[in-house]
Amino acid sequence: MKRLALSAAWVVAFAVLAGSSIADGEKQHRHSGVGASKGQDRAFGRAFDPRKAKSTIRIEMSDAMRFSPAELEVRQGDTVRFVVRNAGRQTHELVLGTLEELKHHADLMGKHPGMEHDESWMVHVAPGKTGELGWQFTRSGTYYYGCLIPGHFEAGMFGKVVVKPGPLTDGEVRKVDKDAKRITLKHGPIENLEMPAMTMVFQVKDAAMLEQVKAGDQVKFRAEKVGGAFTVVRIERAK
Ligand SMILES: [Cu+2]
Repeated sequence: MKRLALSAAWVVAFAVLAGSSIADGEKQHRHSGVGASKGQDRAFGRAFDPRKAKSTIRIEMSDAMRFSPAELEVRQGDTVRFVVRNAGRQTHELVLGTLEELKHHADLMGKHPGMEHDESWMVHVAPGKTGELGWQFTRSGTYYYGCLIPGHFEAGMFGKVVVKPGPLTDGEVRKVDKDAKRITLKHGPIENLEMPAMTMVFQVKDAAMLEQVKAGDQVKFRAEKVGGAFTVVRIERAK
């Protein structure tokens, strides 16, 4: 139920973006590098400077309306430099997103064929050329990439990215606030949030999680950014 509400929110966000793009009548401002990514957290991650990414994934796009490979597996927190080659004779693009977002966006492209989006989570590549996109996958789950040139997505031009959960972080419980659904943790570095060791207050995904721990406990936990708030999505007492 919660997931559904979230996807609906993204669909609305996309509609707003599309609206402003049409109103401008020209290309949206270009996001480049990591500086532009601030405040650009998406359900599927955030923009990342491709020059600093830890791994490179090469993807080829063809006029057969296929991505190759069409299935990827990464780990939560991974930083990836996508090198996207267009082997075809028509323009193709790679747009990252949730399946709902991509479907919705593809519909919009069908209605407004001249529409040209330019966001940090997409790269358009002219025939014979190679484009680049830097991304950090901050949340586990299954996401997709698609070509949203009218007709291409519908013809099967999409692929799947499975983001496996990252390692748990060590911490010590300092305070539990059941009423506010908050927990204070002294923690080690949190890789997927690029956060050094410190003591901080987190929201918890589920109030029941606070029944399992008390101040002074050594714990292992996973934190993610949910709706802009640092949120503990899993916690267990360290053995
Ligand atoms: Cu295409």
